[in-house]
Amino acid sequence: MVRILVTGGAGFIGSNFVRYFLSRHPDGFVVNLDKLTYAGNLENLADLEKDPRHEFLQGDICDAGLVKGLAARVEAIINFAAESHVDRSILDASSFLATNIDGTRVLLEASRQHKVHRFIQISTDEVYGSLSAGAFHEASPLAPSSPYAASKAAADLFVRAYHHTYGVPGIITRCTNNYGPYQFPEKLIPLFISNALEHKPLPLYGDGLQLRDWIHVEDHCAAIDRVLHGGRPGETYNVGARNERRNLDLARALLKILGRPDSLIQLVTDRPGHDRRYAIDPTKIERELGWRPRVSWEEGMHQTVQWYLGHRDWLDRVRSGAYRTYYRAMYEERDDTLSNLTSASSVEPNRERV
Ligand code: NAD
Ligand code: TDX
Repeated sequence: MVRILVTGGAGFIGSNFVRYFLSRHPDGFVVNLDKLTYAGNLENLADLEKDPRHEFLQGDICDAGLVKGLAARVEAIINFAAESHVDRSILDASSFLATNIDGTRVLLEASRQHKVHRFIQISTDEVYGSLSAGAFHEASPLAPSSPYAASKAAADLFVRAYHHTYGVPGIITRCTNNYGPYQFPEKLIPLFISNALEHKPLPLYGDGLQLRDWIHVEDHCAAIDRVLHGGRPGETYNVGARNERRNLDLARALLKILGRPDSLIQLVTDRPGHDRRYAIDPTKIERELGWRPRVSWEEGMHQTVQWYLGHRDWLDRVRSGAYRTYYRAMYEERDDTLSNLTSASSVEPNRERV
């Protein structure tokens, strides 16, 4: 599969994937369809601007006419396009329903009509919900908690239904939390790096003891490439690095790399409905497709911090305009600070109001 349509390829994972795919497949060709919402950024693709194997189009995956025309030109579609931030979905879920659910349906319909050879849906571990012990596998029931997760679960069900009903060769990948270059600074790691660089507080939700399984974006891209070339239609593949970290420990590790004090960590009111722990079992993709994560946590974190340090201009531009309004509403205008961690020796956060 060399001619592919990537949607959402100006976002964090999509732009990393386009770069990964073209570097691994010299005869590859990518049509990149992206609406350029607040999260889409052509700067993420600047190094590919002159590559004749990459064609960028600004447009909406909900635009059926546009999508049908593009599907006719490719062998496979990989759908990264989404509203991807849980906190925004809690403020207003409408765009999540339009893009994540109906946009996926429009892409599936075009895949059906043009008999596209593969349709890869980039999904998330969040569709399974939270669990206190063990790990979810591909057959675990879907139990999404946030409006974002519910919209992604609905999209997964459409992929399943289009495979079952029309034989669309859909495959779902469900990945854990990604980190790495070009991530928009509304997500935990880039938000904390950019705040720490400016000596601003790091707003940690609740007690900060939630667990996430972190994977470097390049490992996720490698997994998607394996699935594109070797995955079985109708199947789902969990993608994770078995790398669980507590948010508090992650914040401390970042501050250590950046040489900033733990006192920058500030506990704030929890995210409503906050999932305590995500964990998935990636054995299936490891066994069937021989995929393994390659980037260690320590190396990945150092590389990522270095990338943000080397891209201060990118960060400044991304954080201007609408981002400032979002940040103010989300963090600065909330009178909910619980406490400050004063030293690295604090064992656990203290929840007394300051
Ligand atoms: P992102 O928010 O950085 O990028 C999303 C991209 O989609 C942006 O470029 C945006 O402009 C584009 N887009 C949004 N609505 C669109 C529309 N209607 N039509 C066309 N383009 C549109 O997101 P990300 O973190 O790169 O996530 C990519 C995908 O991976 C998403 O589907 C997300 O659910 C999934 N995922 C993300 C993570 C993670 O940790 N970030 C983990 C698992 C799965
Ligand atoms: O300011 C913050 N403070 C904080 O404590 C932010 C933004 C987050 N958090 C916590 C919430 C989570 O426990 O950090 C953890 C990670 O938060 P996010 O970066 O918002 O990611 P999460 O909600 O886990 O969802 C991510 O992983 C699954 C992606 O955003 C999703 O797109 C993906 O599907």
